[in-house]
Amino acid sequence: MRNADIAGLFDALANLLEIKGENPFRIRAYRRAALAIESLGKDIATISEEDLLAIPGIGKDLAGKISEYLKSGKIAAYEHLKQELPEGLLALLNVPGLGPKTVNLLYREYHVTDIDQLEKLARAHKLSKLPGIKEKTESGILKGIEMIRRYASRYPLGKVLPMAREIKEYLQANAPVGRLEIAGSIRRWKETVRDIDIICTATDPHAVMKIFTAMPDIKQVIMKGPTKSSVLTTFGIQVDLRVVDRESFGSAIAYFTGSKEHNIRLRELAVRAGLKLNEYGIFREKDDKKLGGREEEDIYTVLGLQFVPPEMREDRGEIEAAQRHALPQLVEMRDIRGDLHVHSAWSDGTLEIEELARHAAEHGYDYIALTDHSQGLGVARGLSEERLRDQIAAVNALNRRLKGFRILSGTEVNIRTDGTLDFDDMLLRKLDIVVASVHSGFKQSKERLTQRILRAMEHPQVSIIGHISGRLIGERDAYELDMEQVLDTAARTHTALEINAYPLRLDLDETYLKTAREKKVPIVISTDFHAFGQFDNIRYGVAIARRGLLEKKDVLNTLPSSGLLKKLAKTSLR
Ligand code: DGT
Ligand code: CA
Ligand code: ZN
Repeated sequence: MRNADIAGLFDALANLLEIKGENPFRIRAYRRAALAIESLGKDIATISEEDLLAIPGIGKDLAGKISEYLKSGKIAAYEHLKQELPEGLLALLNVPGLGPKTVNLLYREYHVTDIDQLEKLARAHKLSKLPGIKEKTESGILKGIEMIRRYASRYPLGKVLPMAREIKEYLQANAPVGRLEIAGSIRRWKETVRDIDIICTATDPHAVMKIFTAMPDIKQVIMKGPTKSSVLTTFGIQVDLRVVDRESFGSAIAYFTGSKEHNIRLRELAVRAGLKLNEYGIFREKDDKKLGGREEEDIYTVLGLQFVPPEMREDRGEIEAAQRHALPQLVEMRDIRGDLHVHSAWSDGTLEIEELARHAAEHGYDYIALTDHSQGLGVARGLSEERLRDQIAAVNALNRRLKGFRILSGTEVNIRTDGTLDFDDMLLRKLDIVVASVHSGFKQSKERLTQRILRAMEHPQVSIIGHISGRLIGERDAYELDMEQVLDTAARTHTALEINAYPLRLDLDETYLKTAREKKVPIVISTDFHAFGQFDNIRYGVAIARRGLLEKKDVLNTLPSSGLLKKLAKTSLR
């Protein structure tokens, strides 16, 4: 689907217009259209011009731009705007905490066109001399620059995986490839990745490489050879394609999936057993006899190991466990029975409750918890207490009609800055599930934020803490928390912690899962669903759980709804 591309272009257009200081109405029109297109629910290329015009926020002009893009892959207005402004200006927008309005101001006042200039001015406290820029904004900008440098040349998995899949599908459809697999850190579901590694087999490698290096959206061909080619995409990420022999596909996939640390351990084991392991296969040292390599499993079998799933290959003890044939039975996609963090059009989601239920049932789920935002979150159209009461009634009525599927009533209630909740206790008691989350006041001290979350966990009605650290990978760092205390309190109060599977959150992050497991903290995996198709994001959360070695029994939404609700009923446990 090209929806995301078009929405992204409209947003970029709006940014450029805003940097130029153009008409706010036009800017807002582009942003509104971007949102509408993103949450359309069907492929925009399949929609007639007439139906396009029926979408709220899309008039003749924008519909024309959409057709233009679908036909030519470009929007001329955008290309023009880009040429009018210095190139570095756009990169400034990537600095967290720096919006187009401020970029415009800085350009006009100081002629800032790149990040180095920006940093110098911020360090010299020149930014906060300008009207509308506070000292806090200035220090925020410096932090943002620091984060950009830290992530330099690494990208969030959530951005890269869809691109990798698109390339995979493109090659499978257009190039004469045999087996083909994405390898590297993407296959291990690492939360950030440096490049895209793809391995394939082919009888005519030259033909494959010709098509690969001529794919759309490529900025530069870095190298082109019959066994390895590398390109740089317009997004800026490098893609390596390797063509390997059919008999070596398994060992090549194992080698290029890594991690490097895992590979080194495997090679050590091989050497000790009088074997040789490389990307071509596994061989007997004394006479070079090939013992395996066509399938990835061969490598592990010949070494006497249990097969290690890619997510575990980080040399964090998996080799030893595989030697004892005692790897954990990691939680799987099919174990997940329902989603416990779902927004409807009653707050900032795009689907009505009934559509949500149908969509979830088609996804194979037995239940969802409806968790729209609470009254204090105005930007996300949080529900008033009265609206929440109406929603509970609507859910009850709907449940009477639904067969084999259940909607749990719930809320994603704000944890206020003092740790109290944004809804009355009496009302919370009427709900099946209460997800409590921090949505503001990220700049509080570590102590205050920790106390705030501890207080929410002590609340008898709070079942789950949502996206606990508030991070957005590559955009916003986690706020500071005393996680030791948080995990202890979660275990003691039987409050579940969410692994938020929204690709840029992945929060609770994997580094805490080992301790969480040891302390027996209940865990749920949820998507934070807002728009059609997002139930599929659950795979990211499952991957994080698997990287944290969680098993089915460690994840509460692997239970049927009745068992789940029993586990989440804190009051009965105390
Ligand atoms: P990345 O790209 O930084 O996100 O992480 P990876 O793991 O994809 O790293 P990459 O792309 O440099 O290499 C892909 C895999 O190839 C890596 O996981 C293991 C293997 N590999 C690369 N270089 C070496 C090496 O020097 N020794 C060994 N044993 N394996 C290597
Ligand atoms: Ca890689
Ligand atoms: Zn939230």
